[in-house]
Amino acid sequence: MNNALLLVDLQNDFCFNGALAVPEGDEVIKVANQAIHNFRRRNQPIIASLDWHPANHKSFAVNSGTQVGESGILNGLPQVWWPVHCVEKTQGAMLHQQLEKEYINKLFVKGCDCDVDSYSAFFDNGKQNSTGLNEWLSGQKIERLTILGLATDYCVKYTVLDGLRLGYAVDVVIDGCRGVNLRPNDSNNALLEMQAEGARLLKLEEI
Ligand code: VGL
Ligand code: ZN
Repeated sequence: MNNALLLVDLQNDFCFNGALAVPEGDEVIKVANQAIHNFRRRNQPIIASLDWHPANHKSFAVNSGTQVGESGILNGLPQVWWPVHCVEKTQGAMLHQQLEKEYINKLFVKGCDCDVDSYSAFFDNGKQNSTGLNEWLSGQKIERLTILGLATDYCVKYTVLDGLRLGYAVDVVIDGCRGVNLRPNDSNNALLEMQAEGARLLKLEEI
């Protein structure tokens, strides 16, 4: 079965000292590099998503007159407000320095429309626009996705759930994921939800 590795948002702003630093976010980089080597050895594609916002993005609390961490509605959709992060072309939006990015075959950006957030690497949160990821995977005849990255409870979760709904078999590399955990159990609950929808939860050594 054709299998692609999908690295979700391994960007500086989600790592140590970043604008939206995920606790232990840096820990996943070495897991990602090991997974990259496994997929290279098998000649399977390695792809990555980038959270890529314009500076006036409305998911940023400062642009919506809200407080960071508050939740509400943006354009009819549930929204959590975030600090300014992953502004297109800035250092915070770059892939982590230790990530072996030269082996990434294809990048997909998301969150480029200032009016709608985009957690999933496939579609924006309103499911109105595609990032092109599904089309690209179909073109490559990919049937299984192996997914890791940041953050477990947002972009990893929504990417995994969309992948399953689109008909891919999905493996989540749990030691390659870390979450924001605005509420203490968000990441664990997210993993259980992914599993309930059909994802396999695996450790790096099992992929
Ligand atoms: C993410 C919050 C806001 C993520 C992106 O990559 O999980 N979370 N933007
Ligand atoms: Zn974002």
